[in-house]
Amino acid sequence: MALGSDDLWPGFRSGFVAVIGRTGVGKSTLVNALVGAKVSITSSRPNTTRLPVQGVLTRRSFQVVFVDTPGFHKPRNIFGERQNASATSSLDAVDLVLVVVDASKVIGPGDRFAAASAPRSSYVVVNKIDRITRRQLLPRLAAAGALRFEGGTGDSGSAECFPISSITGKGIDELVQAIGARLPEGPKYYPDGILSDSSEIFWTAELVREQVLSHVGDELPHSVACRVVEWEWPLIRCEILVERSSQKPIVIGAGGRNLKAVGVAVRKQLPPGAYLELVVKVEKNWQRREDSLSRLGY
Ligand SMILES: Nc1nc2c(ncn2[C@@H]2O[C@H](COP(=O)(O)OP(=O)(O)OP(=O)(O)O)[C@@H](O)[C@H]2O)c(=O)[nH]1
Ligand SMILES: [Mg+2]
Repeated sequence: MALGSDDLWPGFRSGFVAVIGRTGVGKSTLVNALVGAKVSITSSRPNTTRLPVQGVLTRRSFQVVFVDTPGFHKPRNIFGERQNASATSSLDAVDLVLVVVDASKVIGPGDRFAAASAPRSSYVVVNKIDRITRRQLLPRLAAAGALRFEGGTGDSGSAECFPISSITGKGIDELVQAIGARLPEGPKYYPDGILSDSSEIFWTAELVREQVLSHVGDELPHSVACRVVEWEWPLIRCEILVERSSQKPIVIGAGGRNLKAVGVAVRKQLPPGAYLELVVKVEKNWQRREDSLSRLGY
């Protein structure tokens, strides 16, 4: 008997998998690699992911909903505290947790904090193995395997470790198989073809922020926020907020160079015909103001 598109494979498994870890270890790059599509923005700047984003991987016999989370870090203001809290609360009611660490860095307090927030049954994902030699990998795996989990003792073998590279794809298939095997029987949470829970409006603002982060250098990643204020297809107006007027020219660049490059790079990722208007505005100290954070959806 042929299965119709609405029929579930017998014994279909599904579940939610939280992806947590220190900022910059490559959680969002990993989720994109697992899903096989770009569902979360990435950058080399700290605290790129600010709100949990769901990325969906659907196979014939299972569906995984990955929950990409803001990276754990030492908070500098209420916004930082909110991001850490939202990562922690993403751990509620998930079926599995992936604790991601960076193979090219030594295990630090942020990694220990992430592991300590996660259940013992979590997987440890040692990412960025393309950055190290085979000889360096063994001690890194041992250090990752010794992380102490909630209620755990830190004995060796306390959590299963997966060495991977989210950039080259090495180890991703093995990780997907292992995740699939751990899921309980369950429904399809998202229909076929849906890859993420992001709205078009949120996603477009994220694409703009990603490009701003890549064009402004290290000066102000934390100070930038983006929001779409008008969506009258094909016109999309997106505001780029900074915290101080001195930051405006940095975003705009000499002769508008940065803003232009941001617009070109974002438009390439939008449906054809989009007319994207970018406006840089000052919203004083938005990271420290509850009203601004709420308006921005943070
Ligand atoms: N070489 C290498 N670089 C990687 C790999 N995975 C991620 N990166 C890079 O690491 C940087 C951070 O990646 P993200 O995916 O944004 O990291 P994140 O953990 O989501 O960061 P936050 O959202 O700030 O918590 C980016 O420059 C990525 O290109 C990898 O496997 N190998
Ligand atoms: Mg991220």
